[in-house]
Amino acid sequence: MLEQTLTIIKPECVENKHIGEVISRIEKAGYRIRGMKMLTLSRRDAEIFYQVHRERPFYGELTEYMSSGPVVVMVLEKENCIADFRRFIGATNPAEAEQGTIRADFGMDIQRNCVHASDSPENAVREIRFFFAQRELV
Ligand code: FUP
Repeated sequence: MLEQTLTIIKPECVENKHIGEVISRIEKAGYRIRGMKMLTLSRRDAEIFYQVHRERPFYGELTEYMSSGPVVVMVLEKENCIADFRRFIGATNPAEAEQGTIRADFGMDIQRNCVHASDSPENAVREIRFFFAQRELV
């Protein structure tokens, strides 16, 4: 099924000038970019975006980190996009991510793991709406 997912190139990845390489890998792997922009999340934005993790011990640090600098957000489209893209980027902890994945190659640690990816169709819809108006999607 043709699906869309939301991905975020996280602050450390932008800071380390890996935007181009990450996007290039994504495009070469067959994902079509349907929306893209660069922005800095406010702390409140990050708290709302990650509200599913609000009870987790790392919520404070995670939302502080995600609002610490610019990010690039994209809507990607492909058959089975949501599950495929999560496999493509690798495990949450870059140290455990399969060789050759984006997180293994560019992630620093479990928090600064280069990219976010939606984990379900419901969350993909919510996350895409969080960042993009209809007119910003092509
Ligand atoms: P993922 O879906 O792979 O991004 O991973 P999770 O939903 O488990 O975690 C969401 C985000 O929380 C991760 F991107 C990184 C962060 N996190 C931490 O900062 N510390 C942890 O111990 C686990 C996750």
